[in-house]
Amino acid sequence: MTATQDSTVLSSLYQRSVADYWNTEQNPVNLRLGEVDGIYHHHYGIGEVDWTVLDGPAETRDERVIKELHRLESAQTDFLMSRLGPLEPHHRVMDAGSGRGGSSIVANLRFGCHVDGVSISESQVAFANEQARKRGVADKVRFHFRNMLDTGFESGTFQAIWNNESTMYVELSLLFAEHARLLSRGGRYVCITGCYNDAYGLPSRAISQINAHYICDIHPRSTYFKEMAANRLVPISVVDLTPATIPYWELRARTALATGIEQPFLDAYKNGSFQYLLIAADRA
Ligand code: GPP
Ligand code: MG
Repeated sequence: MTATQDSTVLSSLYQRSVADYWNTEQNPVNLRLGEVDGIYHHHYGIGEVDWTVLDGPAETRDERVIKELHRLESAQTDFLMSRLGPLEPHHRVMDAGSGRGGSSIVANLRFGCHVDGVSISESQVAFANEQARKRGVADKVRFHFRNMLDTGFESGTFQAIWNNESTMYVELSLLFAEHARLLSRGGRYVCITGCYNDAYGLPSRAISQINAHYICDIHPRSTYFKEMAANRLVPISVVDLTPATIPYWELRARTALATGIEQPFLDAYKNGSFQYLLIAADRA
């Protein structure tokens, strides 16, 4: 059986394997954090850690750590949202690789805008739509089983688009061509991503381990700017969040929720081969 027989959304066997991963993913580090306030993230955290969460009664330690990791992940979402520009309730925005819907719901709560999230995981789409329904925002926040490289949405209809740690699953030339088509002129594109550092050289061992863990393909930093320039996306800010995300990984590595990928992240960030960046661009 080929991926194309399976569905028109998944256009390769690679995409099928990524969809399989997310259709069955049930990591407590994602689900238990989401249960804190019903906002389910699939990205990492930024900011200083309150290390006192490790002190105090052992029976409630997990609960304190979960809340703290969730606070740091929510801070990452807020930082991305703050770069989307002045959005109004009538605007329409797209979350490319929307996971269980966290960032999309935060965007609607913050701006009141219309949000379309797309994911190639049917389970994630169903989960995210259920979250929107539970919050009573399903009229404005909708999740779709669609491919971010070929969404089928009308050209020029989005005021902003973001990828929150989802660009490493796609070819950037194809992704940015689709984003440029969908954004209105003057619209804003923002991504937060882990990229490898061209100045270090080819991907380090730790980066190869991260790629194997998530079935992704981390791009070099240079490719982001090359493909933005080729697709009318003009960078307006680049923020190196590497120092801000290391504390999150230090805390996560010391908890029962650790998945085993913590040390490669810490190694890669600390040896300079890997960088956690926010890149914002305007559609010219
Ligand atoms: C985290 O999702 C993000 C990815 C899988 C993409 C890879 C990101 C890089 C910066 C390389 P998650 O929250 O589902 O991961 P985990 O289960 O490890 O918390
Ligand atoms: Mg996670």
